[in-house]
Amino acid sequence: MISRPRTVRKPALLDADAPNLPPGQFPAKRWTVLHQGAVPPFDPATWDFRVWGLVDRPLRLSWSEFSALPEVERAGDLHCVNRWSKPDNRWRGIDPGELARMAVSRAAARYVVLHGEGGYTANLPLEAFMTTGAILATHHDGQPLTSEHGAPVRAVVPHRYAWKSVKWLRGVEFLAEDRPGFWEGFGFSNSAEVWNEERFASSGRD
Ligand SMILES: Nc1nc2c(c(=O)[nH]1)N[C@H]1C(S)=C(S)[C@@H](COP(=O)(O)O)O[C@H]1N2
Ligand SMILES: [Mo]
Repeated sequence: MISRPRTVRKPALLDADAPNLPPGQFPAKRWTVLHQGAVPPFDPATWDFRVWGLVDRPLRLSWSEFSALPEVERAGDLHCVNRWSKPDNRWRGIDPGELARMAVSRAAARYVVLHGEGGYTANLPLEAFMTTGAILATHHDGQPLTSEHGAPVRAVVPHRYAWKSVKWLRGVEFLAEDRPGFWEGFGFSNSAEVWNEERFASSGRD
């Protein structure tokens, strides 16, 4: 069962006015940069964004097509499983539902895999991707994303540990069956619900 406690006991190292964070998390002083491998280059002339799998109309969008999609604004915290959090973010970008509508996702689709540049992946139930405030962000607090934070597009999936917030996002695959992504295949929780502290496979509903 998912519980979202309104008050969370804060670790002793937190100051009194620290924001109300999920269990075991503390606020990062500065927005940490964390990822596998090197920051990939971005060439708007060759970059594309693909939507494939259980969809009637697979998409391959150029950067100019992607950046012309209607935008939404959304708040969403990042909570790294290493225990730092970056709260109070204002994201601007594309609603995941927009992609599902454009690509016409099939009824049999129940899961998505988010594909980052160079093969980094993370999986999610389709329903979580569509209804829990996720966004494909191009802007943070009014500024374009910096390359180290995932420019030109990153996923932000609030309420799930931040390894699911795939940076340098290049595509979304719709699936009937769940398929573990990069960290989910290394013993981290498949569900990764932060308010339930599902950090590792043994702590989740996996
Ligand atoms: N493509 C890609 N996205 C990634 C990662 C990665 O290694 N590659 N690391 C994840 C992890 S573990 C975290 S905590 C967040 C960190 O995001 P930030 O560097 O913008 O703070 O990015 C996530 N997205
Ligand atoms: Mo992380």
